[in-house]
Amino acid sequence: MTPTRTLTAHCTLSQDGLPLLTIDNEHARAEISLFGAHVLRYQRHGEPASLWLSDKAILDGSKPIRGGIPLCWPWFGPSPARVGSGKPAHGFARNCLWTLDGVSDHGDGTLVHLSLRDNDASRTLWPHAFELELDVLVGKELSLVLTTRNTGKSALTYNAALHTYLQISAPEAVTVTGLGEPYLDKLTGRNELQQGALTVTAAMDRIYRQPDAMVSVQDGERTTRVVNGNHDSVVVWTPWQEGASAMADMSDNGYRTMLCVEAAITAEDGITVPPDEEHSFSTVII
Ligand code: TA6
Repeated sequence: MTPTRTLTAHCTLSQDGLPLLTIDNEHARAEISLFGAHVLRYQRHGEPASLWLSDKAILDGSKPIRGGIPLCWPWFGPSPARVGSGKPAHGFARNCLWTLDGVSDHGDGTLVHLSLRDNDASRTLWPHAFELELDVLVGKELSLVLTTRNTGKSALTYNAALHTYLQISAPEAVTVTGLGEPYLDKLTGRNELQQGALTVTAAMDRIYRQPDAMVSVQDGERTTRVVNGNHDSVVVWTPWQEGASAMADMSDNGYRTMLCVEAAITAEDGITVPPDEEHSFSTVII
């Protein structure tokens, strides 16, 4: 028998494999893994799931989890020149066991506070002292705030993404607005301009440089709003069939029910945080 601890009236912590918080309050049900401070699931009562989680996701801590909201930090994509090549894609925060600092129930939902500090392993990848905090509010909206605090003596520079995998009914049912016009097409390396609403008909890996604060994903009758703050870009990604087939942790047809819409900090010079200062950015799924 695996022990499950009751933390609050609406939150339990189970230890069956990875430590997992299950939140079930008057608004919604959610699961958050302490591995990666990774929101795996979020579903308002009486509604379809908002987040997509791969049916082949690996949940033993041996690799990042496919689906939910991975935290990419302190870099996005391949490690940049300032960090040195060959380090884990999307940084190391999603590969670490985080500390649960607190959980509390409120009228507007259940608030979870998680943190990660530098340690010997992190300093071999990235030589900075830091405290990274994730605040998650599970209510009638799902809200995430990621705060980077510089606890060292020299400035640190970071990139990041709240790499949200949205659940969709089918790609052909989806249109996305609020992305702004200029984007980098990472598949071709070209800068392009978005014309009208985005439709999803092929593999896509784009960095939208001037997004609105709110991105709307229309999926048939359903609208999901992704409201971001203090980011510099929104990433839209789907691997499509070929990409899905190439991934061991995604079913071949998994691409048909997911679309990543990510609040991100992708500017090449990142965000520089001086000693004793902090920087936060956020996403809210409505
Ligand atoms: O956010 C899009 C992206 O950077 C893509 O380039 C794609 O590779 C994806 O993230 C997934 O990355 P992962 O390392 O989780 O397989």
